[in-house]
Amino acid sequence: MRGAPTYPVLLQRSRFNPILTAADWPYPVHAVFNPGATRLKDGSTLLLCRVEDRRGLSHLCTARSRDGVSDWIIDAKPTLSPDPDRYPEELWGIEDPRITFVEELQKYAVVYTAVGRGGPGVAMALTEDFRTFERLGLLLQADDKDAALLPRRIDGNYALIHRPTDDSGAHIWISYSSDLRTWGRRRMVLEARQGAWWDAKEVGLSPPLIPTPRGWLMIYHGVRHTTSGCLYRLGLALLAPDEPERCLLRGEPWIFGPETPYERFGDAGNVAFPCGYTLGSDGDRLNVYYGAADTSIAVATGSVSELLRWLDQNGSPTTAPASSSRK
Ligand code: BMA
Repeated sequence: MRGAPTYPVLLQRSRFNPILTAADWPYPVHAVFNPGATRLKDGSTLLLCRVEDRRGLSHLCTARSRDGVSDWIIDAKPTLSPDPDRYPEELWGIEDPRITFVEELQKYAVVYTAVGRGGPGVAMALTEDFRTFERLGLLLQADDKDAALLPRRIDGNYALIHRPTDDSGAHIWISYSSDLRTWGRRRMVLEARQGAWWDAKEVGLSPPLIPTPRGWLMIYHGVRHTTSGCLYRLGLALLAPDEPERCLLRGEPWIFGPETPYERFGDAGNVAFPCGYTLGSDGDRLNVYYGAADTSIAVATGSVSELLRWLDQNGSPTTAPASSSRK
């Protein structure tokens, strides 16, 4: 008997999922989710996890593993805690870190959401070892989040993908800076669709952009508001290599969404929310680390070249909306 045809599985869940939960933590925590990720020089994987305590506030904590799936060594105490005395924008916690290794600086840039009285804003800290951090403070005022730095300058400037929310909605933008501190020349990269689409109303960057020979591969999340809450799913787009505000292709169907019990149920059910990826030594194997239902951490694996092939078959060029730039 032949089964019904199904959509291709582009990101394969690990059979060990969820790979990290609050029960793995060496100190009392409520939930661990939405980790940034990077592959260290020795080939091991570092996750910078969002950890929520029983006040409801989040800090960041590293977990390291040789194979990126098991035997995690977790810092004995928070790695980066909110510092509201010096950074009032961190009053209610720091969340959802995205890690980029910046060749030019020989440092990792950790871009995270700082939650203060004004709402969520975008903040950055630089580090060489994930033990000491140099905070740069707030880069973009609230309401802004889902941000990551590109690993190289574009036309002489650093570039930051981010997701401001205002009267026009919640779309993905890019801003530029010569010094990492002052950001401007804002351009829209990807607009939320409308109506019944899976990515209507809100879109945001998920992990940092993935450099490929054809451009920047973007895994983004789309949020669909339903009568029983929000559904967070992932889609793909390809941005021009030297002009990342130009979207070359955008996929139509989503490629990954909450299906398993650990993604369906939790503090915020129906959420699959990646903030980090690592590449295998072949430069093609892609490990996407995601928060499941705002409760635990999971990983799914795919192939960059296969994702690009899928985009060729399932994507279409987009045209920039008329109101797509702002100083
Ligand atoms: C988003 C972010 C994420 C969270 C998700 C689902 O807006 O705040 O941190 O995982 O909502 O609750």
